[in-house]
Amino acid sequence: MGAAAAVPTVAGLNALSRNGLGGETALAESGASNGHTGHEFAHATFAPGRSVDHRANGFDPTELLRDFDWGKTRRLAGGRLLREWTLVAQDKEIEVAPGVKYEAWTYNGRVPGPTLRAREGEKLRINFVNSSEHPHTIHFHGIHPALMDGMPGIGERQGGGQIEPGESFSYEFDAAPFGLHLYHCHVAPLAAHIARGLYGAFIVDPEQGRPEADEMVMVMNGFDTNFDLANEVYAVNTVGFHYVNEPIRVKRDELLRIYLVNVLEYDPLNSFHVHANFFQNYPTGTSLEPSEYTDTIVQGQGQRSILEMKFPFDGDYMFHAHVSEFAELGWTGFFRVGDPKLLSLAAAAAAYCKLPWGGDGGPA
Ligand SMILES: [Cu+2]
Repeated sequence: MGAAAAVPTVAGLNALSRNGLGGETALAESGASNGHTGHEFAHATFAPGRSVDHRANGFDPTELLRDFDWGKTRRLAGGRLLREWTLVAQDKEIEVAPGVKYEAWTYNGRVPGPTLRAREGEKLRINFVNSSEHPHTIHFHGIHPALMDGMPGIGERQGGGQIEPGESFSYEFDAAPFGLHLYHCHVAPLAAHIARGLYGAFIVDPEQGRPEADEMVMVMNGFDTNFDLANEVYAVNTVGFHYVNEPIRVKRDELLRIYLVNVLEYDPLNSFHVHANFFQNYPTGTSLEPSEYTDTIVQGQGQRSILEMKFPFDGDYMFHAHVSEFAELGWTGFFRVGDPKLLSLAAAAAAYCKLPWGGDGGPA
């Protein structure tokens, strides 16, 4: 499709989406077709020289990186530890790239939702409150009874299954197996409920723990801002190019542990590549022995890996999806090791890829 005039505005689409459940309504009424038209549209809406208003969003991707939510704990009779959280589904407009607003559905007002962290063998309770205008659930990856699986059609008579607006339900299960998991809504249409932002990382630490490290969570996601069933913005932790604007500060020679989760909807594969370095890969984090020493891994939706590496030299090191289209539409960032004072990030990024703002007047 070549006619740009046929593509509606973000505001128009958001208005349309509020009238219905999102995707289908907006698609039908806008006449937008599937494919790459939306990407041209997204380029036009990236505002040069601006950054996202993190305060308005209510979360900052730099802080999300190392924000692990251990919940509240108490000892049960018999000595076992109960770990408990409350997750509230809320509809909320967020800014996913400078000037690009998106009507998200969130857990606790943030995308991704809180990184829930527990230890192997604990008893977990997640109190879910649905304050959204749409039915939702929380489906956890892990090992648990059917009633606790967050599946519509399973457990409604016991108060579970699909949780309607205004309703609540408590999921209870044991923390198993140790590894890196995720949680997400499982209400149909599933793609829309996930793509809107209802997901988060879920870490179960092995009983003996892992070696001391600088730990961070990277949830690879994307946003279909014009509801054409293709993403216009790609990111780690929601905000496109955030870690170009604000490189991730790490220390030289310190062990870095990345909890990498792919929840990207509408594209079959995502990937992670780091420049000038290699990492140990622990697929799903379910073994304490790495399976691979590499600089690139590929993940389908729902796949995750724990990556460990050290940077032996100070400098700015790019990391990005080794899918050029994703990298150019936001899935690009930098690690800043030490205090290199070597380069202009905007110039470096522009040299690597065709950024929407063209590299002039971009992030300083
Ligand atoms: Cu949902």
